[in-house]
Amino acid sequence: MIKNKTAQDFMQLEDKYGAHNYHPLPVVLAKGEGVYVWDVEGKRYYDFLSAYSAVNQGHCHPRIIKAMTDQAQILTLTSRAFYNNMLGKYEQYITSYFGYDKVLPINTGVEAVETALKLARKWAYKVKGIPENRAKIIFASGNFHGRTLGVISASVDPDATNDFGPFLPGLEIVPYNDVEALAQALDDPNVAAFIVEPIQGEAGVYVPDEDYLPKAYALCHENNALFVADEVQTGIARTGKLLACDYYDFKPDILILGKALSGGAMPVSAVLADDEIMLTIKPGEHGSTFGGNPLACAVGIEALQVVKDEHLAENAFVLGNLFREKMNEMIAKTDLVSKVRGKGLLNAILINDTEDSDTAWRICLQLRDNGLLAKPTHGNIIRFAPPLVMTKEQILDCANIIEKTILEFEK
Ligand code: IF1
Repeated sequence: MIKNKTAQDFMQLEDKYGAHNYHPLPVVLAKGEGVYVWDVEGKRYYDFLSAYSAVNQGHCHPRIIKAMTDQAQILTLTSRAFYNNMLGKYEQYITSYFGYDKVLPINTGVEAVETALKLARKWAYKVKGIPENRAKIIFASGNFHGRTLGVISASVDPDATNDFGPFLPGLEIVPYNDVEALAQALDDPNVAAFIVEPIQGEAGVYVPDEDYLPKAYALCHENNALFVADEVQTGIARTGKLLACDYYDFKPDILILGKALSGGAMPVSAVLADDEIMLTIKPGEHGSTFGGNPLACAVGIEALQVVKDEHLAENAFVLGNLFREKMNEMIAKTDLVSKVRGKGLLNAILINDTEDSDTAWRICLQLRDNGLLAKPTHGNIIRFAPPLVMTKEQILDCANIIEKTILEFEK
């Protein structure tokens, strides 16, 4: 008889045959539905990571999976060497959804970031008139934009950069949430763009001051530089609005989306901009084999339509306020947690311990045992980002699990 594999077996397989570029929480998942995932032994958990906000619409959303499987049986990939009957439809849909003239469809988040950076440089030379090879792009310290050589060149995280040099020139890093520093950096005619996450995810769900983003946008425009928003993680209803930038009354010059653009079904990302910017890239100057494939287009339309039909932004807004209220009630009862911060359903709690401690990790192990999966970002911060299809009853249940775990936790 062939013995069924255990969780231990699956973890050993990954360890033996996979590169060691991750350190997962020890739980082996085999199934997902809505706000829940199940491990190989059939134990059910609330998913409080949502694949880093890719499954905002919930695991295996039936409408998204249907759109995907329907399209998969007809046409999946043509490359961009030919037209296809899904791409234009998707492009029309997503541009009117977000209010831009054009979209450039691509696959992963980091590819969309790279696309945006190339686009900003192209615009800088073609429209702004910066001398050849002199364009500068400003980044914020603490950023996370992905893993390519280009974007890690702007990282200040040694894990992301150590032994991966040499790095891309033409980048400048300013402190996040510092308008003055940005103003100084922008005081240079060769700046093409400022790229920023409206809330820094990897930095620990770091929410900037209320006036930071609108002032940064205004400064960019005073200096004829583009404001580029990386909403790969914050976008698509996560923070309680369709975009995190929708909390303010400006529209980014370039908008970068990924993750939940497919509801987690496949990698789908996008760069949106108006004609003056987007049309600076000409045929043959950028692209990707899979970008804009018919399968992604079918999935993307349905994933975005679900966000609207199920009022996920509104739900994230309301449940996020409730969740932070519950977390604050918990914080009043313990010294272990010092703070909760976030917007909508992108939140984090700060643990009273040092950044290099393993306290957050050990709390996450306890949360797992109590039926809730979350991941530390740094040794003393735990991110809470459940699917947005939560109900009020479920989020209260989750807040109880977190409170019980924290109050019972022995350092
Ligand atoms: C991993 C973090 C989240 C992103 C923003 C671009 C990308 C990401 C704002 C690139 C990706 C992920 C990737 C994931 C860990 C993760 C993450 F903890 F590192 F910061 F979500 F919070 N811009 N974020 O957050 O998108 O190319 O990965 O599709 O395992 O590296 P991608």
